Amino acid sequence: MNQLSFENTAAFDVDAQYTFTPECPKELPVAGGTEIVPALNQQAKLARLRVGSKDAHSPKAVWVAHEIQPMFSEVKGDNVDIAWNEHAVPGTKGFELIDGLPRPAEYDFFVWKGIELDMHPYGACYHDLADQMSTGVIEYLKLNEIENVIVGGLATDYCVKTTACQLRSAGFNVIVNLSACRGIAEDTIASAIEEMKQQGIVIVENIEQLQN
Ligand code: VGL
Repeated sequence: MNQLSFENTAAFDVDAQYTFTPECPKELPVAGGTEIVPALNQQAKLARLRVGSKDAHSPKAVWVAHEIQPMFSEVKGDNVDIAWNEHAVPGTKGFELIDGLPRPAEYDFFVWKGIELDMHPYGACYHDLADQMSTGVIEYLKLNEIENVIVGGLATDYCVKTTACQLRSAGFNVIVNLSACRGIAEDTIASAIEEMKQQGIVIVENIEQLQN
């Protein structure tokens, strides 16, 4: 990767929110979720632009798990697939970005996603599951002549993977920085890494690997 020129590089912080950390045990806790902050800040230092995303979900969304509709049950709808615990509700701790990150307004571009009651997107580039309703971030990066995007955040196996694949499909060189990510489960992390590699996404353990 030593041919990478960082000039046209953006850093992408995907859903680095407390909801995906052990601080919110009833939401979607990811082991080590709070530990990614230094690595996200480090990758941002290499980049000309820093963009980010946040889940912003209603407790009344159709995919919210409850007794009749438990977690991991299938949910029918064009833009929902499975039930998840209530998470990332504006006004709660889980909605907030992890301490040590910029506030949303301090990013060059910021996406709030999953606001609609009947949509639960994973990737930060589209509001729907069919990649039709752009959040604008791809257009923003292209307008700013970004060629490379270094991605980190939560969780590796869902929103990070989907965001990275969407960026790759849009034509960017995509690097996923594992030290800036944590994932939900070992098997889904391993298959996500495989899937990303097959798409031509570069996976690095840490940012030093890019600087050699
Ligand atoms: C996520 C599962 C459900 C994520 C969001 O941000 O990776 N995972 N909702």
